[in-house]
Amino acid sequence: MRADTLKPVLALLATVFFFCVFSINTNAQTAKKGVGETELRYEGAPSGISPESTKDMVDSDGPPMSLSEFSHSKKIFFERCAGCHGVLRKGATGKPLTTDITRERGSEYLKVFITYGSPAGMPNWGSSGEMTAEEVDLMARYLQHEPPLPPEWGLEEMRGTWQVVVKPEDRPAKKMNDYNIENVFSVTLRDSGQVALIDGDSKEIIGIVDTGYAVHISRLSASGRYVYTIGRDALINQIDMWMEKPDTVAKIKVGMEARSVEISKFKGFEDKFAIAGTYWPPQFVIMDGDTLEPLKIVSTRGMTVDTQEYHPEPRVAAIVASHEHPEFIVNVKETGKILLVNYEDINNLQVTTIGAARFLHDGGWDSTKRYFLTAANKSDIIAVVDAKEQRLEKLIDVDKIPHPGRGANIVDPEHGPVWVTSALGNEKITYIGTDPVNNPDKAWSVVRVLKGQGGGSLFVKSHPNSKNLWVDTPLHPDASVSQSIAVFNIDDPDAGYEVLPIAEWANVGDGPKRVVQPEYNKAGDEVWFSVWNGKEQRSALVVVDDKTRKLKKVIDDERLITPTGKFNVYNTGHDVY
Ligand code: DHE
Repeated sequence: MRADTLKPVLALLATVFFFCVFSINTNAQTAKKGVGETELRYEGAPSGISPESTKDMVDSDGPPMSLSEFSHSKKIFFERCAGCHGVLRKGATGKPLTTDITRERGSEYLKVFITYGSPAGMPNWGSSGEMTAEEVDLMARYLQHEPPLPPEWGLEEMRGTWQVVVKPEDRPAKKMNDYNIENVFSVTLRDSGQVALIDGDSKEIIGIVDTGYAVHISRLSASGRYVYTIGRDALINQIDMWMEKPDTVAKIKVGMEARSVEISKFKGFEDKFAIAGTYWPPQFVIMDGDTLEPLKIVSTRGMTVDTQEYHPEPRVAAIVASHEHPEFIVNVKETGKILLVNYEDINNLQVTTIGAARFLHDGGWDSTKRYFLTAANKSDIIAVVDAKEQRLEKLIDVDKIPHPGRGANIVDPEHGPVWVTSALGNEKITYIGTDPVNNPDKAWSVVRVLKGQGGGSLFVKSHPNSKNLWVDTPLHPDASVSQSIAVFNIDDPDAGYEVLPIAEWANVGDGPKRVVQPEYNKAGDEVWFSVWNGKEQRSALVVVDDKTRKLKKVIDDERLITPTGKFNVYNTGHDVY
């Protein structure tokens, strides 16, 4: 065979070889983690960063590409790939795609990979028809150029977006409405860029407030007066619940992509400061709690906890306000560090850095509110921080991608007080002992593991007045599981669980109807669930009587578009879960 005929054949063989090797590697990882598809469903959402804002990096070391080709690929990357591979392509859930790797692999290899995907969860973008052959070719070339850099977002940019809609002196001096504010729920309407404020007593919608894109969470001021929401696009809204019709009194965009906001709770500092963490740029900002004026921005770029190498994009995940010191506790995901940020004197800012484990995500307090338990999800670890002593208490091994939300605090009949998490990667519901005083041998150890309906779980919930532990499974591939909820009797955990067909009760017609995030009312005698459907489909909230486990009410209103998180004012402000 002539050399020029042999060349393409060899290239193809090399491609197939690389693909097989890579698949075997990732297969092994899938076998270890076993969650590729579920994770993709969870992390593969479009980035909040607008591709137009990024700086193009077409260079001579990558394959030829026009600027318009580059900009088209960039849009595809931010919409479909950044959530898993990271904005700078340093790798997160997905593999790193830095140019040292992609150039070595080359265009043919990358095209095969993008077309057919991998068993570890990389979608088959080409063969599924979601990308055309031209787009696959574009992406293969694009990945061999340096990643386009989104802009930084400093004080000037923040101040440029900061608006005090109603000045503190023009706000009501007392509550101007008859709502029982402590039992109001702030409900994320994910795809409409709004939250619904719902009266927990009457179940009526008080109002719909325009917010950032795909609000991620609502958090409450210590006084319970203000609701703070943060959009995926890093827009914060401060909503005054004392107004006749609660509405936004201040807003600010603190970056380009974000998930967390929190308000100071330590005695003497209630409502004084707000903090928000961003995915991009990797930083957090401390703001005035009354007006959202940005005061101090701190970068999270730095060294990883284990290999101690520089990470350029360590995203800020969960933030909680300490009850033990004037501090915010900040999870930095990719470096695996937990920062205790003291807000007493922000000019001489003191930050205690706790080395935990990589991929810190969400977490919550134990029932005494002294210990913060948080998932380093891709490390399969729960880290425990002693907020009083300001140090790491323990790293606890758990199984396959713990995902607690804020977790659930219950009293186990055999092991005493425990904090509970479920998991994305399997059906395990893990109890961790939290009482070092009366049960020291059980504290910070896994004391019980229950079997739930399956993996794809995101949130567990209970309440001090309840005997039930609720476990959702919205990302489970089987619709009968993702559309229902499992409930355990706390006093008899070995009896197994009852399944309630929440989506069926909602009666909203077709669609994925994922049942997500149980949330209690203030009294702890009702549990609310979101039936999260597609944007064009009907969604609903389902309220269940906690004692009888029977349907109490379906809140079905055309304004409830894609409800996900729900935050009861009292429970959220007081960390009751
Ligand atoms: Fe969340 C909490 C990040 C996908 C609903 N989510 C959090 C927190 C973080 C986070 C860091 C903790 C905030 C805190 O406590 O300060 N979530 C992310 C992601 O990075 C991820 C994986 C992908 C993404 O692109 O956003 C992601 N999250 C989702 C969803 O797909 C969910 C189910 C629907 C949605 O609205 O986007 C979702 N996340 C939630 C909810 C909470 C949350 C409801 C708060 C739970 C609570 O009870 O506190």
